[in-house]
This record gives sequence, C-alpha cells and structure tokens, in this order.
Amino acid sequence: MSTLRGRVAGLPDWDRCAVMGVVNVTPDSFSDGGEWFDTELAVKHGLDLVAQGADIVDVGGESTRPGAARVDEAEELRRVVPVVRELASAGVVVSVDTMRAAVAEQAVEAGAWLVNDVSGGLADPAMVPVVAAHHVPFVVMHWRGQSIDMNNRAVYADVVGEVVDELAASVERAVAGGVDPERIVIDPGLGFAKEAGHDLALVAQLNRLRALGRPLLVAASRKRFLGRVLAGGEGAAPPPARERDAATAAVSAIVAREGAWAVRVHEVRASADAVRVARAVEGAVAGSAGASGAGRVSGTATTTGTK
Ligand code: PMM
Repeated sequence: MSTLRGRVAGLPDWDRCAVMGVVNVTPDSFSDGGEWFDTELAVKHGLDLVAQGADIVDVGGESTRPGAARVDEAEELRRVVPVVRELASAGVVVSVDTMRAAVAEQAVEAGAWLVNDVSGGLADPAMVPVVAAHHVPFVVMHWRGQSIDMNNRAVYADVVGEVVDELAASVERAVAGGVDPERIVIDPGLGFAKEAGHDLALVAQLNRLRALGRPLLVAASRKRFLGRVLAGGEGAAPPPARERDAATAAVSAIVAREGAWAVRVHEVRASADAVRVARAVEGAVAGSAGASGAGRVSGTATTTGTK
C-alpha cells in the first residue's frame, strides 16, 4: 500500500482514503464563516457530517483565510472545547484544528483524537511538547507564517521540492520533541502561502511527498485555486466558495486514487462517494472488485434504474 496512506497509530484503519468533515466555529472563515458559530448548531452539523460519511470531524475556532487576524486564546477555547466534548461523547472521532497548545491540550482532554495544526508546530513552541505528552496523532501542515501576510511568502523556485523540504524539517522538529513518528500525518497546506499554480503543482505531484514516508492529508475544499480553475479565464470572477463543492469532490477522487490518507472537506457527501469509488477502482486493479469500503454511506440509499 502507498506510503501516502499507511496507518496512523492511534486512529482506526479505514482501508481507503478517509474523509475529514470540517466544522468551523468561526464568524469569518472564507468557506462557511458564521454558519456554525454556535455550540448547538456546530455539534448538530458535526453529527450531520458523520451521517453523510465523515470518518473524522475537524473542529476549529480560528479562521486562517488569507489576511485573517488572530482570535484570542480564551475566545478560541470558548468556541472549540464544548463542541469537541459533545461530539466526542457521541462517539465521533474528533480532530481539533488549532495552532495553540493550550487549545490542543484542552480539546484532547475533552475527547479529541488528533491535533491538526496548520503551522505544523511552528506557531506555538508549546505545541509539540503537548502533542508528545498526550500521545495523540498530529497533522503537520506546510506553513510559512501567519495568515495576515502569508500571500507575500508564495515565492518558490520549485514549489513541490520546497514543500517537501520544509515539511521534512517540521516533521523532524516534532519527532525531536518527542512526537511518535507513527502518529504524524503530513499536509501540503494548499492555499497557505501558495498561489493557484502552486496548489495545482502540488496536487499533480503528490507522489513526490512519498519521500517523507508518512500518510498524507489533502485539504483542497472550496479553496481559491478551485475558484481560479472554475472561473475559466484570466480576470474572470471565480464562483463563490460554496459553489466549489463539485470541484472539491473531483480533487477528492484524484487524490484518493493517488493514495492520500484523508481529504478534509466542508461538503462531505460527494467526497465520501468519491473516496469509495476510488477504493473500488483500486480493488478492481488488484483483482478484487467489490472491495470493502465501497458501499455508499447511510442516508444515501442507492437508487435503482440509473446508470
Ligand atoms: N485549511 C484550512 C483550515 N485548516 N487544516 C489542514 N490540515 N489543512 C488545510 O489545508 C487547512 C486546515 C482553511 O480554512 P477552512 O477551514 O475554511 O478550510
């Protein structure tokens, strides 16, 4: 099996690309800002995502859209921890999307299974020690600095090579700080200090990330590069973020087929189907069509008479 998939210690083995559904408890995320900015609504949304096929629910309380200013720690805790607690107590595999060690720690104590840090441990020096002490899986994303001015850092001679090298350094730092390498997931950080061409190059050359030897998470959902692709021409207006879900599912199918460990998406249903189709195709290649994990998720009963 591809090393882009592999097993992550401390998490279930889904035997196909997993689907991580996003719950942003924020008033200002680029993709769904404000929709779930209430504990009860956020919890309900997380449970809906699971019913639609999410394997993991990623709860975040701070927008990282380009130009975003930081939210303070007390407010981030207030947004995130109650949502994590309720989802985890309902049996959901919850991930916490945070750059702050204190938020990661309290979320893990409230039941989060993994820590998703878009800074890969760079933003808060206490993050790696917290993740190491709690023995939780850790998503290490490629990151070149805070969102407020990250677009200025989208300068590369060889974007894939530089992302691989910089991610390798973050992984090494985490391991040196005591994080179990078997619990690390890597992420190229689409849209973070990257322009559309950089994101497309990374999706096109995921196989070069195999050099890092760790499972790969891809988070293309609703991002600007998809807006650029769908706009169809230089200077044409991109469709709004919520109209990029079909394009997101297309990326899910592509990267699942490339062996990605998981995709992180806002609209789960289509990507849940995409990863199952990719798995079935993989099974057919291996001579075992009807592979496990190929069935549709509950609540999306197959209709008859369609092709
Ligand atoms: N992108 C966003 C937020 N969290 N986490 C990971 N691991 N990778 C990403 O690319 C990523 C992320 C951007 O904001 P969104 O929640 O609106 O998608």
